[in-house]
Amino acid sequence: MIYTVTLNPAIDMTVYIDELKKGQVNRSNHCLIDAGGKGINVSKVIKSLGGKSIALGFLGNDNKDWFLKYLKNMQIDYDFIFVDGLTRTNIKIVETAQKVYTDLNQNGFEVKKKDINLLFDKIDRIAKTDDIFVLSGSLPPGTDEDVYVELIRMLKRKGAKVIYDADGKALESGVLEKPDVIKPNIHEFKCLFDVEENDLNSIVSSAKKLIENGIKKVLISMGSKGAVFVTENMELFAKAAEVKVKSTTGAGDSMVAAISYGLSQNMDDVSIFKLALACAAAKVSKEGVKPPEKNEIEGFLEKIKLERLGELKWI
Ligand code: TA6
Repeated sequence: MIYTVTLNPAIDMTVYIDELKKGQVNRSNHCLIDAGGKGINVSKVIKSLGGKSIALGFLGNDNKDWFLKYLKNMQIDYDFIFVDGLTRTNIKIVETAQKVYTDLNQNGFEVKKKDINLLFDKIDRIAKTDDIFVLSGSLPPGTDEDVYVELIRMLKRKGAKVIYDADGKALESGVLEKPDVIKPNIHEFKCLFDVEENDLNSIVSSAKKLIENGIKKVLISMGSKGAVFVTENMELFAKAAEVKVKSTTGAGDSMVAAISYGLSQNMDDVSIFKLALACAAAKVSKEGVKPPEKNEIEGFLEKIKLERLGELKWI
């Protein structure tokens, strides 16, 4: 089974406006509201791919009904720990004239020690060998990166596979616990290694150091510049697919969904990477944080061209 763990979900409000005029009253002509947060977005795209997952994590008690109704409508199973307070609302401002995407992410509800213990007990009870756990997103107040470190340790002890998508200190301390897969974007990767964005060789050689230290797959997303996938077996690069971007929010989560779904289907590295790029392209062609449909993903799949680095040939 695939489990997505979102410690800090969000209600994502995507506001479309021609141009944001600071310090003035702006009237948006279009707004979308979606249940979000990284793990939740992963579960949404796994559903689109025809897979199944269970969404775990914390959820604010005071506005849970709307959120749970949204997941029920999408037939996404969940098993949250409900905490005091509201689940945060994150604002995504899309300025259509200049194609500028601005995120305003809130901190989120305060999580108490008792809530963290409840979550650990639940995961300790359900996690089994070969389950796939996706740990992704920011940490709410009351938690620190040790929560992710402890979770990765517990899941590895139970023989589960861990896909880890975090940033900053949480990423730095989490990679030392050897999660099976990490999916940093290039900015997050640069917190780990001093690399230049256009220097593929240094990005690949740095990623290979993580592989030598026990991580099995490293996918580094670089937005419109494409992505790099380094595994125990190969190093791949791909340009991003040509796509009319409607919203970049959730593109990385879509790649994580492809990786977790691909692992659950025992897909090979080339197929997983192609699927990840197709999911990201299909996602950014959608408004708000809406997941792409399977046929939209398949539409991009045939357009994805990979290069096996060091062999200078497209596959
Ligand atoms: O990646 C998109 C997204 O998951 C949005 O749903 C938005 O809520 C945000 O990222 C949350 O990210 P954060 O790092 O704040 O947990």
